Formats: sequence, structure tokens, C-alpha cells
Amino acid sequence: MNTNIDQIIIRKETKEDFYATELMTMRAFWNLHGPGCNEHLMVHKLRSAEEYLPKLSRVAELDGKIVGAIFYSRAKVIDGDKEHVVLTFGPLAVEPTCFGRGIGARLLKETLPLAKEAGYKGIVICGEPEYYPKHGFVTCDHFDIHHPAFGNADAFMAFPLSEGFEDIHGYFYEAPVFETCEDDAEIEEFTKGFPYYKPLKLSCQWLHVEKLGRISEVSKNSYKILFWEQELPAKLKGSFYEEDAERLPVVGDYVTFLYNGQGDSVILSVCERTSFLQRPDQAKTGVMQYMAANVDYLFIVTSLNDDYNFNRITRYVSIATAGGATPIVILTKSDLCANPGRYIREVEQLSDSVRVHAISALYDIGLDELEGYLQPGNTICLMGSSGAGKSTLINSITGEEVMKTSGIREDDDKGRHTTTYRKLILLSSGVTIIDTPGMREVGMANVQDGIDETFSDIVELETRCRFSNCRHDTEPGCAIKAAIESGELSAKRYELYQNLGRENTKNYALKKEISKWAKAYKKNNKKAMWD
Ligand SMILES: Nc1nc2c(ncn2[C@@H]2O[C@H](COP(=O)(O)OP(=O)(O)OP(=O)(O)O)[C@@H](O)[C@H]2O)c(=O)[nH]1
Ligand SMILES: [Mg+2]
Repeated sequence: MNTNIDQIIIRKETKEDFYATELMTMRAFWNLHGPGCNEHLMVHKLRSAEEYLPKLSRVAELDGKIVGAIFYSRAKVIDGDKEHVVLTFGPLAVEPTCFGRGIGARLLKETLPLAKEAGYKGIVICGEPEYYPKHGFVTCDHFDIHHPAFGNADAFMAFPLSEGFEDIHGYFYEAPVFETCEDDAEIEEFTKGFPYYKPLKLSCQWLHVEKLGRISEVSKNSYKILFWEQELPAKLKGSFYEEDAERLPVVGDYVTFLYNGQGDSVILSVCERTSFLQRPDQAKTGVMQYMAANVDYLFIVTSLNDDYNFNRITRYVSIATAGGATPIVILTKSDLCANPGRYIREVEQLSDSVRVHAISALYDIGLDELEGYLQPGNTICLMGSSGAGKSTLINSITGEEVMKTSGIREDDDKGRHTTTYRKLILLSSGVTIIDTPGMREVGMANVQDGIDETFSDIVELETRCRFSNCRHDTEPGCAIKAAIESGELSAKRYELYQNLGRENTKNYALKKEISKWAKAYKKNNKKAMWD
């Protein structure tokens, strides 16, 4: 939106504006002070309250859209048996993508004289302490006016409209309607009437001048932040260069930032992550590559042609599990495979917790099985070799060509690396997708936790061996050998566990860690994780 401040129309709200004003208000306050917000419900209820003052309230319109609103209502300051009528407003909302363009200031400038003309003595509000003082508001301790709930914090401010305001002292009470907007179930139900936005609970909330966005692209030292429908170019705040590499933003991270409509926004902090996918870099230097954060499901995409590689799938599963995401194996191009069932069964052997789907994106086979994962608010990251069909699958899911795809090279059946960087896209359904470029190989460092979790049954069996240092070779009382003999454990699965563990420990000397872990596990005599 290209805002020219002169094009903004300040006017009274009409019935036809109600939905648009509530949606704009919801966007203005969403995730600012906690998960979601209730300000849109406040607006909705306030309109029918007797204290509401439509004569003073205004909306801001730009290019035919509601981009701001201020809602005035009567409030009271009570001093013993004396009751003074004052004004309050709230919410004062500005469409977040029109931030920093003076819309809030215009709404105040046009309505403050109206409030004065109407004969009110002053305005008392709870609002942003870094914003309102610029417009002449001062904290209420200057007037001996108190808030019954939180005393006299910086956010509790007043704007005198006439001299008589100096004589008003006591406790401030808003219209009772505001107190009726706190019921979570009611807020949730009301919010269903609007487009889906994910409620987030983050330690950085309460946000002031800083904004909350999500990293959609990373390249060398520059970033892109997805902020509502906009992608903003961004750079890191200087102090990030003293941080460990794993603290730098990756695709999928929620970040706080200072908005700059003219150039690069500045990333201030990376919010806590619910999951974090990492692997050693391809040059095997031992340096980790940090791939994506806050992923709910890792779609491990393997095509059912020459790309299929059971060991590789296992490594991806371990990366997902170690990173805190749920692994889902997607076997693509089932139309090119005579017996997909064989592969499904093989992958299913890996662990009870791994789910497998065989699909054909080209012929729309099996895609309905993925619907459970494609729920609003979920983040799905796709990984796998080049040419496996990751981008094609994304396009089939969305029904649009959101990602470029390409034919595999005919001579060697290898992909062409069509997707060249990790990219986060938010679909209109509320699902977030992270597409990644095809990987040549997947290493294993630091994923022992993931391996152990994937093979938790084997880890548990090992703790039952008679000797704690049992090599599962010739020792008597070996639980692993007994389980293989009885058929409880497949020899192939055990071999795979050994190979992955060996590969992991060979490079990074984690063997000690593993034995320590196993001993602690035995000592605690825990039940099997899969019980
Ligand atoms: N027969 C068949 N071909 C498919 C299917 N899915 C994808 N393809 C083809 O496989 C080729 C590679 O697909 P992409 O989606 O570009 O692969 P990618 O995994 O995104 O590859 P990179 O971006 O290089 O990592 C394209 O020619 C697709 O048309 C499928 O289900 N069946
Ligand atoms: Mg691709």
C-alpha cells in the first residue's frame, strides 16, 4: 500500500464498516500482548454499550479500506461519594501494514478538538507509554488519578481538555463492557469469524515499538521477514555478531524487529524456538548447518524411483526427532512404481512413530492423506534430494504454482537443483510451508538423541543386558541377541541402528555420551519410552 497521508479520509464509522474495522483492529493487536488478542471483540461489544460515543469516534480510510479507528466512550473517576465523568478511548487501532505513516496521529488530531468541543474535561487512557506522550499525554500521577488494578504505571495517562480537569482526583473506571471481553472461549468463538492467524505465546510479548515477524528467507548477511502479507528486507542488529551461530535467525524463526518502510528493517531478537532442524555441513568440517526453526512436521520427500534410500530416510527421521519436529515420510511418484507397498512396509519398520504416505503429485494420488498435517497454524518443512518432487508437492497442495519445479536430468535421473534456497511461504489457509533445495547427502552429527528416540526400543533393550558394557556379541545374558532370536527385534533394524550410531560417533566422539546416557537410563530404571 503506497500511503500518501493526504489521501487518508477520517470519517464516522458506518454499519458497512463494522467487519472491516474489527478485522483491522484484530490485526493491529494480534500477538502484541499475548497469544491472539481481544480488542476486536471489545470494538464489537462497545458499539452497543450506553457509554459508547459514536459522535466522537472515527475510522481512517485509505484506497477504500479501513486502516485505522479510534473508539471513544465515557468513563468515571470516583473520589469517595463524588463521581466525575471523563472520556477514554480504546482501542486506537492502526492496520499493521500501514504502520509509521501517521494514521494514529491523524485520528487523534481530528478527534481531540471534537472531544473538547463536546465539553469533556479530560481523557484518561491505558496505552502505549512510548507513543502517547508525543501527543501531549502525561502520566496520571500528575493528576492524582489512580488505576484500581495496576496503580499508576507508565501506561496510565491523561490528556486534559479544560482547566477543570485539575480538580478531578480518585479512582478511574472504564465502561463495564470492557470487563466482559476476557472470556477465552468467547474470544475464540468470535475470532472464528475472521481469517485465521496463528496465536503465539512468546516471552517477548509485551511488544512496544518493536514488531513481531517470521524469517522467510536467509542469504549471507541479509534476511527477509514475513510481516503480515509483506516481505521486508532486514539486517541483524550489531550485537548478533557476538552470538553463537545457532542463535542467528534461520528460516521459520519468529523475530522482533524495528520496522523500516524505506529500507532494511533491523532484527532485534530471535524468539524461543519450538523446534530446530540442524545437520553437519556437506564439507564435513564438523560445522553445523542450521536449517529451519519452529517446524511442526518434517516431510521427508523421497521419490519411488532410484532416489529411494532407506538409510537416508533414517537419517532425516533422526534429524527431525532430534530437532523436535515430527517426521513424516512422503514417498513420491507412486505412479512410476509398480509396488509402492513394499517401500511403505520397509519404512514403517523404522519405528512405530514414523508415518509413511505414498503419493503421486502429478496424478493426485494419496494427497488427501496429508490433510491432517495441513491444518491452519502448522508449519511443514520439506526436505529430500533434488528432483524428489518437493516443490511439485507444494504446488499440488496449494493448487497454484507457488514454487518453480523442473524435470530431472534424463541421462542420470538426478535432479537439477531447481529450488536453490530455503523459502518460507504462508498459504491463505493459514498453513506455512518451508521448501528447501535438494540435499546431496545428510550427515549425522549431534543427532544421537534423535537416533536414540527413533530406536527407543533398542536403547531400552540394551539396558536389560546382564552386563552394562555388553557389546551384544558373545556375552551371556544379552537382551539384544535374545530379542533378535525371538523375532521381537529385526536383525536389519538393529544393524541400521548400529551403522547410524557408528557413523555419528566416528566423527564426533559421542560414544562416551551415549554410554553415559544408557547408564543413566538403566539407573533410573525407566519404563520403555514406547510403553
Ligand atoms: N511422475 C511423476 N513425476 C513427478 C511427481 N512429482 C514430481 N514429479 C516430477 O519430478 C521433477 C522434479 O520435481 P521438483 O518438484 O522440481 O523437485 P524438487 O524436489 O523440488 O527438486 P529441487 O528443487 O531441485 O530440490 C519434475 O519434473 C516433476 O514434474 C509425481 O508424483 N509423479
Ligand atoms: Mg524444488
